[in-house]
Amino acid sequence: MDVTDEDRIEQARRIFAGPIAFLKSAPTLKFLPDAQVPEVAFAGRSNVGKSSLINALTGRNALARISNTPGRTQELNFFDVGEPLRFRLVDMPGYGYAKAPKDMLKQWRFLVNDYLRGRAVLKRVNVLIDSRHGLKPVDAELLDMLDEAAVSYRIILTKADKVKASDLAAVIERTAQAVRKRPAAHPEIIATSSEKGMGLPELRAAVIDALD
Ligand SMILES: Nc1nc2c(ncn2[C@@H]2O[C@H](COP(=O)(O)OP(=O)(O)O)[C@@H](O)[C@H]2O)c(=O)[nH]1
Ligand SMILES: [Mg+2]
Repeated sequence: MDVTDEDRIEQARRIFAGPIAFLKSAPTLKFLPDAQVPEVAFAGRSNVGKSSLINALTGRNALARISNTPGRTQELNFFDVGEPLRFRLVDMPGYGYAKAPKDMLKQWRFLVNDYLRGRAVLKRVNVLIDSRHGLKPVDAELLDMLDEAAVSYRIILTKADKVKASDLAAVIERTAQAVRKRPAAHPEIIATSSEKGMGLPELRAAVIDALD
């Protein structure tokens, strides 16, 4: 039987409207939860809109903390989806915070690298990029780590409500071009706005598709 886009989107909507709960924060690998179910992670520089997007996808206001003091947390945050448990969402620590001490960058690098390399249940990383800025040199290190660890990833543009439609089309095109030769990158980019709800049904469906 054919599964239409509408069916996929409706099924995903239902899953994200169901039970979702914060499980734990892992500041180092020994605090990771057991690898019981597939994981889909969200990564990006500080302030790109990761927490807002996780909240918007799940329709919950305060699931992932929305912080106005970026660069403080160097933890992986795990959220359980479904009862019984179906999969986990993972909020990865941000990067690119100008005032961050050197130690923090080092810690970020170790934690992210270890997680990406050692996690067989990690199915997809959604790499968030601000629609106003597009890909920046600071994002390259993460993309390199993902390509080297052979972890499938997809670029998700955030804060699409902040740019004109013509500029959004241009940044989508530019970003797609920039990742075309990267081996682990998904070729299609999703533009989202947590504020206006744009792209959220498609991203929910993409998260569910990534599970199998
Ligand atoms: N206009 C607009 N602002 C957003 C959107 N998503 C996040 N923001 C704002 O961007 C800032 C950083 O968001 P946050 O989710 O904490 O980013 P994080 O550091 O990546 O988790 C906050 O002030 C949010 O209100 C969006 O879709 N549209
Ligand atoms: Mg956050």
